[in-house]
Amino acid sequence: MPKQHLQTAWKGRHLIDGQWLDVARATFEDRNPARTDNVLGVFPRGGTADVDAAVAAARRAFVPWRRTSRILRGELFDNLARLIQRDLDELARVMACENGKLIDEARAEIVEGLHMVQYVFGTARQPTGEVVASEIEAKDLYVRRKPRGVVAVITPWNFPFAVPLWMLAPSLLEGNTVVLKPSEETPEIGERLVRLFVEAGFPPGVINLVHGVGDEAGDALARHQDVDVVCFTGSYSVGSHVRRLAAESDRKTCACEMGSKSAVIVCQDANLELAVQAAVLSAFKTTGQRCVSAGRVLVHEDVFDRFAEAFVDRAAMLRFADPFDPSAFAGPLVNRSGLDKVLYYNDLAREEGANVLLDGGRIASDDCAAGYFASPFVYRQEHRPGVRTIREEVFGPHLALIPFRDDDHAVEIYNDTPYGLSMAVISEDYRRWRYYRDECDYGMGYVNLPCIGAEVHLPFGGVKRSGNGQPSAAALVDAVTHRTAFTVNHAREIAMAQGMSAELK
Ligand code: UN1
Repeated sequence: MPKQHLQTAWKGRHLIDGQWLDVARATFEDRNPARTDNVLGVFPRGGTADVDAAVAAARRAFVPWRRTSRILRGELFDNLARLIQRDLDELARVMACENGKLIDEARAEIVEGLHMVQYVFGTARQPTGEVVASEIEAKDLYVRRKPRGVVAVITPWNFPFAVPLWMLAPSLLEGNTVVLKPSEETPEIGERLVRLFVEAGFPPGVINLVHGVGDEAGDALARHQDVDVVCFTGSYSVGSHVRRLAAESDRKTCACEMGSKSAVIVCQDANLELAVQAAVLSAFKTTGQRCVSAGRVLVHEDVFDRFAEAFVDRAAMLRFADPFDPSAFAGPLVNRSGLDKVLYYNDLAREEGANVLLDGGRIASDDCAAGYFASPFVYRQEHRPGVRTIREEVFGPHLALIPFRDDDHAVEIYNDTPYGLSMAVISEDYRRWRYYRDECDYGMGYVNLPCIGAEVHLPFGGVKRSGNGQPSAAALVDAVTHRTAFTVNHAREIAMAQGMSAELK
């Protein structure tokens, strides 16, 4: 085992009202997906009582936090940014061990989280509302954002540092208080992040942490009657369950990022070298475990054979290996069920008549046998009704190449999934990519790039089953605040808008 792997015995704790709590009635194990016999730590399995205590602490902390100057709230994020920079290497190492992400990608993710913190610090002194004119000269109209209250943040294992920060940072800057439940696959990096918030000076109760599994701590948070907003990122099936639980209370809003079947579209005028690189990165970077990873590459029939040959040659050379191996392109899948899902869809593709161009599957070589490693599975499949493998999310190195006749046909294929998250078009023709920009269903669109790699100052979210129209990262402000209208009369008498009489008669 490469020496950079941590031999550790983490003992996780909840953070409630500024107290680190050891009171675990039940626990779960945190394992290294590259070395499944390596138990990294043991974490408390939070339940309703822990969630109740955390939400109550967040509620008590809300009013004092909301009343704290926005600028002072922002300055705590400056402290946090410096702490993240101080610990960058260690945080990346924890993430690589826990999640299986390559060490350089883990670093990039910590940097992405850092960018969110820096962004929030930078916006603290920006205007937060509008002053607009009234029909009545003596009236001033203000549009002001107010925090919603207690925000529940339920986050995934695939981006266990950046995604929590996409939600925590805007929520807290706006004056909300939060309860975080990190994924049970990556609890340590979640806890490290919360420790840095405490060290940065965020007051007790403003940020709370409850470890646990989805259908216990996660459900309890999503249905809690005193939570005002639920922010969730994960699969569609869990996300739609979370939305139903949240809907049991009248006051709760929900910001959900869910699955995808994102795609790269290679047009007949594409630069094929660029197309191959963009498609490989989209499909296999992070072992296909980004929510924006491409499960499909749509290729114009005139260039299909040339593209497919170059793509398969390149994909066959990729090394899926230990996260600390400098020659690795990507690491293992996160857990046994992630691996089983990929193998299931590889078999299903065959049953559905796929023409297999690169036969991938579990990697059983010495170094990889101890982890959940799989190599790319690439096939040609025609767009036909009822083919599940070209419509369902796999979340691993499993890719369909789908031929198309013309731009209308490509748009039809692209939109024929229940999802709409990310889309990249590879074309040298500005008229053509504009058509895709306008006709495809997505939240993030790219031209001559992979369909991965969004930056934090953009909205991040999708349509259809990919999201409920409340994007996160910079745009989360819309989900965690409400816009209020506030009108002040500077005259000594009352005059009404729309010409309505104010006379009492
Ligand atoms: C995710 O796919 O789960 O756009 C998050 C990207 C990254 C974040 C991805 N900035 O690829």
